[in-house]
Amino acid sequence: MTTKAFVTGCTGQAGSYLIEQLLAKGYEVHGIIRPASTFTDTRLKNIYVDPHDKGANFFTYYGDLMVGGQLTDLLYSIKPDFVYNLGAQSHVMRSFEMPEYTCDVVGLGTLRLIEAIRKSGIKTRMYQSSSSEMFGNEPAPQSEATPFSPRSPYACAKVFAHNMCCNYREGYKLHISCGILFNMDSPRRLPTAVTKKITMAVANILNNKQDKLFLGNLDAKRDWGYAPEYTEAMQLILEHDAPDDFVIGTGENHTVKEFLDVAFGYVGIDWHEYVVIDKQYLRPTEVNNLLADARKAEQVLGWTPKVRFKELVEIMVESDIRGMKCK
Ligand code: G4F
Repeated sequence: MTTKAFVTGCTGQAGSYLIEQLLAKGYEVHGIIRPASTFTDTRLKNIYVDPHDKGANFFTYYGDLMVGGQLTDLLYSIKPDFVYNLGAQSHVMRSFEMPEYTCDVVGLGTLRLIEAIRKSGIKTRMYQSSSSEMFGNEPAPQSEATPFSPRSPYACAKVFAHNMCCNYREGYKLHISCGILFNMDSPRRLPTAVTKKITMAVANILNNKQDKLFLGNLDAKRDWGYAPEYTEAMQLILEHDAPDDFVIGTGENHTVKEFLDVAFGYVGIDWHEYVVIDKQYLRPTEVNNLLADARKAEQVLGWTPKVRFKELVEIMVESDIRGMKCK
């Protein structure tokens, strides 16, 4: 019997890596894509298969976490062994601008999905993408035992979603596990994340296409890791027989300034000549210091990150420079 996975958020950075890895393992993968008037599936272009092809193993459907009934129908007809909930409005700053929408997709969207699992009566395991943002300014390092103290509408919605997952796990005995993921990055990162914004700027500056980089708070510390390793962790979390929660991160953190040092230093230029602080990127409430204590994931799942901070930054800068050369 073929193992089937159902993925929300399949057009995103994590979704695209996860689907590649699942297909490589011989899974049949089903994913929902939000309807839009422009194409949003560029990260999937390497794995797209025509559903008419013999042996097609990747199927997409227009769908949305805002529409519960359709989720129930899809899950009932597909009957996946594994459900990965990666769909979100995941931009923290944007969540201050669009709090209702963010809470609807991130918070209620997760509730719709777990209700769809419950109502459809299928036997499946679900992975929930929880976020280190849920810890807010709780002292570092943060582990599974750290209390949640959200400081953005996005983080509030993630806490709601996380708590609903725990409640359904306990109350309805659904097999739901949550990965509390710290920042994950790669060349496929959204250009609005500070990391990708910086590495793209380096490539643009080298090519005389940009002369200023407008940023907000440079002192915030984040635990940045390599996205394909985090999607592997997601699979280990779901393969673990007992549903549980796991912190996933590198255990090393750096400021945005240090990210600038490595990214600009890689090509021998000084970021101070280009970076301008723009108040529009300062958040009403900021999370200052995120650092993962991922010892449980190492001990229980055998997961450890291999790509460290400097290498990650260099992978991203190198990719953006190469991308510019292709244009
Ligand atoms: O790159 P960021 O926008 O990522 P943030 O807020 O840490 O959230 C990311 O990681 C979370 C996991 O911990 C995910 F749940 C979430 O979905 C997302 O993927 O900002 C990182 C830091 C912040 O402190 C921000 O204030 O960079 C600071 N920053 C400074 N200038 C900026 C900018 N962030 C952005 N996006 N753009 C700037 O110009």
